[in-house]
Amino acid sequence: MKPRDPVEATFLWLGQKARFVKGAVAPDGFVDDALPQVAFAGRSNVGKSSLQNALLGRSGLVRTSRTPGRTREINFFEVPESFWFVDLPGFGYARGGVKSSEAFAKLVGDYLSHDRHPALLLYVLDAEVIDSEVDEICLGRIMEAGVRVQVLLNKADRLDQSARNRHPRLVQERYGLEAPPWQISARTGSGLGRVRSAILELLPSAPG
Ligand SMILES: Nc1nc2c(ncn2[C@@H]2O[C@H](COP(=O)(O)OP(=O)(O)O)[C@@H](O)[C@H]2O)c(=O)[nH]1
Ligand SMILES: [Mg+2]
Repeated sequence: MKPRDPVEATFLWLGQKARFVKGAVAPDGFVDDALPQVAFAGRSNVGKSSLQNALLGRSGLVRTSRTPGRTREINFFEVPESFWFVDLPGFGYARGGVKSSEAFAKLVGDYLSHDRHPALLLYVLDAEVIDSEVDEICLGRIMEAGVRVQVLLNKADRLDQSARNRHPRLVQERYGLEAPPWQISARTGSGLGRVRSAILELLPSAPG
């Protein structure tokens, strides 16, 4: 067996206990306990679900889909006694048209501003798409809500070395971020150690 670093080992161990708990369609369905919530946001198809599975080493925990706009609810996955993963619907591409998009945006807005707003929001971008008005609007709203955000450039495995060197800075400038985004690949696992460490730091009894 391949030797693993302690943070990865912790996540794979925690991941075995992870489970889907509920989907919320309105604020009264939001989870409201003491565990920190890590929310995943971004347009459909950027790899939010794949990332959650990869972090926890659970290929089928969060359903991935090739059809944009399938997720219609805010889905809560519990890692017992540790944290929640909160899978936000991708705003902008709702299948039900404009009305439905607005309903999603409102639901997400309600989630970001409610009492137990996420301890950390991971905003996932496709590393190949460095200029998106939808992302600009969504990131703007999230930052306005005062939530702690880390932007991730997923699918880095699709870039050549030159693009990998250039894109983080371009994305930082395009969306006015304080720091460059972290480049990752849910597919190969590259860059996930940093994301896992950031999540572990949210836990009251963080090891190390
Ligand atoms: N090449 C590559 N493809 C990925 C990566 N992460 C996700 N995908 C693919 O992107 C598609 C959408 O992934 P999904 O997790 O359902 O995206 P979501 O809609 O944001 O939850 C799927 O076909 C995934 O296999 C990655 O890091 N690299
Ligand atoms: Mg998804």
